[in-house]
Amino acid sequence: LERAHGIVPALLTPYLDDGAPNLPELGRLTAALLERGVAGFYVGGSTGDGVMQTPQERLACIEVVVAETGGQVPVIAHVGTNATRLTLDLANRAAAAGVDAVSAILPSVPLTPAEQLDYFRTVARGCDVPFVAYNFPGRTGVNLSVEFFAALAEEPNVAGVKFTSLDMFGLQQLARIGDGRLAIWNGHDEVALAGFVSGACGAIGSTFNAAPELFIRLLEQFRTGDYDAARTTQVAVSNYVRDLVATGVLPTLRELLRLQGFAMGHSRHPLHDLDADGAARVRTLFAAHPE
Ligand code: NAY
Repeated sequence: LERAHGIVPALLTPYLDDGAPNLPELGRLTAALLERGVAGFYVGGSTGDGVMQTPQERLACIEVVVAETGGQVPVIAHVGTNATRLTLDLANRAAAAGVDAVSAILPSVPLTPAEQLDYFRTVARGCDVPFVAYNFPGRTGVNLSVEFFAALAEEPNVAGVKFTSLDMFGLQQLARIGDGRLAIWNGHDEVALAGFVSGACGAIGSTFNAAPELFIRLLEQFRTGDYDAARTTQVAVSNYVRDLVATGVLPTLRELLRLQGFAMGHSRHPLHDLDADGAARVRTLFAAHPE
């Protein structure tokens, strides 16, 4: 999984007119991003609509990405559901399909800290591939503590954390648990450089689907100690994410990928596409964009 220490797109899912995942197009998107130099793929996350898909659809998307990458870079499958048993079932199917790791967000039901820890532990113990815990307080409403992750790190099969939070102090502390025992992927793309400085091994994010080079360059500049250049690139990153957020990250990325030649289809309901004004605004805004 160390090969995934780098820039890892959380893939969007293209859809056909009838609403089913467009698997060949997902394969094309995967191949194109591979060509553009990404270090791995995160399939079925919030960005990929995982929790809005049936288990069969989720598995079909995972299989396509595994087949398309052919082992060139690791594939991490998000298999989180609202029930341990369902998550474990999907985790084991994903492992059988050849993923390098599985990942899960907390269930969207109120849980005590003991239940949260038990959930992650049970999933990690119950599957044969490494487990990456998905920490996304903005979505779950749960701020998992450093002590929580220190306890989770005692589980041998827990490889790391996808850290989707702006709390860089928290990221620093997680990265230092057990002398770097956990790999931490930064999850809010707008603070990528701060994440790297704080100890992240890379980043998993939605916005890399449309502009992977920008973030690959940023990480390279950070790794080689070219901090002035990295700061300049981070300004471009901030502006890019600001413009995506202005019209909504996911529908805007879908539109940008359309402009890059991918048949993205419509957003999966209840998500909406951009309206005509929004799409026109995206075309104008990003026409001038270097990426
Ligand atoms: C996933 O698909 O699970 C993710 O990687 C989510 C990461 C994204 N977070 C959200 C809230 O969508 O890429 C980020 C995010 O879109 C970006 O930082 C802009 O806020």
